[in-house]
This record gives sequence, structure tokens and C-alpha cells, in this order.
Amino acid sequence: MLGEQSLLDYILSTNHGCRHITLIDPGKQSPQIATSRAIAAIEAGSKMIFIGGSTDTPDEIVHSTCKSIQEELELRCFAASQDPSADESTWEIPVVLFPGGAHALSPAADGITFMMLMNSRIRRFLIDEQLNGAPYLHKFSVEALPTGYLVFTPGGKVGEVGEVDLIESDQIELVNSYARTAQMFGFKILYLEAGSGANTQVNSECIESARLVEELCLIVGGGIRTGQQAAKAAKAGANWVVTGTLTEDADSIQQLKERISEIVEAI
Ligand code: 1GP
Repeated sequence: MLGEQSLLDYILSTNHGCRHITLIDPGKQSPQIATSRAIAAIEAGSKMIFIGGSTDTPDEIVHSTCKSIQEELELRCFAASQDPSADESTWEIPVVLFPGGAHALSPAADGITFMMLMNSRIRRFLIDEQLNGAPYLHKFSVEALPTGYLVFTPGGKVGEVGEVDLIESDQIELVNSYARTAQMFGFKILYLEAGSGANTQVNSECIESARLVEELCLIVGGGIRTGQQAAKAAKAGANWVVTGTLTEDADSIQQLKERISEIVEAI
């Protein structure tokens, strides 16, 4: 949930330096566990929650997860509003769908990364999924965030499913052309993805090359597990760093908080 500010303004705002997004895959835990993880992530300094991941998660699960997190955020916000020593804005954190296609949507989300998988070889991820999803999003007033999505080596599952021409770490000029194209299409956000659980993150030169297109907000994710890796992405020009796996494989809420705090402090 967000306060008065529009979601896009919140995301594009550059007053805060680089911020952190926690990605939660609703197919990998119950809505209750997803909610406790989201709350712990926010306590550790995450400034946005992405809901997405697995391609086969039923809509009901995605919806219950978004709803459960939103309800808890509302409660926390209300409690903070009653406590003079607390700050309500701590809990004004957007819950955003990060979908693999025109499924797994929920009207309980604040918005959605409405993406073109720019380096896919197939029509389905360039325009067809979007054609199916747009009427639904319009009907339920879920804010669409115009996003170009680029997948780099190794690419992982999204690289395979998306039938992507993976971008290699030395294709610096190509990244710049994609970024310029994204900006000319009117996209506000460019997401640079190495694939969930990747053993290498998107390299700094590629991020820097996209950063030359100053108008774009850069989200960088895939394979980031340490403060040092996150700092590298931030230094190269990322506005947001996303992590998913490090939340999923944390042994406890305490460990999850420590891992996210390390990243938030580093960026
Ligand atoms: C995947 O970029 C995200 O879309 C997060 O990747 O799971 O490797 O953190 P990780």
C-alpha cells in the first residue's frame, strides 16, 4: 500500500539513492509465510515488494498472497498512526506484480511491471501476453508500470521460457541500443535481469551502458546475494536492486533480515 504519492512517482524518485526490492514467489510458500517474510524484509529496509516468479502459480494463490501482505501493511500503518514515536511511512510500501505473463494477476496489487521482454524471439512475450493482460488490468485499476525487460547470460528459467537471445557481458553497445529503444517507446523502467539464482550478476559495464540513457529508471536483479554484489550494481547506476533467492533460502526470519540489511546498507 502507498500513501498519497503515485506508484510511478515513488518508483522513479531519485531522492533516496539506490533502493531494494524483495521478490516473493507466491508459488513457493503460503500467503502467511510470504507475509511474514515481506514484513521482515521491510523492517530490514526493503522499499518495495514484488510478487512473481513461477509460471504455473494459480491466480488464487497470487491474489491471497497480495491480499494478505496488503492487510498486514494496513494494520502496521494504522498501528503506527496511533503511536507518536512511530512513522507510518515505514509501512507505505508498494506491493507490485512481477508477472511471467497474463496470468497470476491480482486486483489487490498496487501495480504491475507491464513488461516487454525486449530480447525474446517470440511474439508471445513481446506483445501477446500484454494484449491478454491489459483489459484485466484496466478493469481492476491496477497501475501498469511501462517496463522494458532484458535478460542477460546466464538467464536461468526466464531465459529459457522467454525464448530469449541472451545478452552476453561484452555486448555493451547493444545494451545501450536497447535502453535507447526502451526510452523511445516511452518505457519508464528498464529491468536488467541475469535470471533468478544466477551464478553471475549483470556486469557493471552493461549497467553503465544502460545508465547513459538518463531518463530510465534501472532495476537490476538476478544472482545478487551479498552487499558487495549489490553495491557493484548500485555503483554502476542501478536505481533498484532486486533479490529473491536469498529470501527464499534463508533458514529463519532473523537470517532473512540480516541478509537484507547487509544489502540495504551496502547500497
Ligand atoms: C529474478 O531478478 C530476480 O527475477 C531475483 O533474482 O532470485 O537471483 O535474487 P535472485
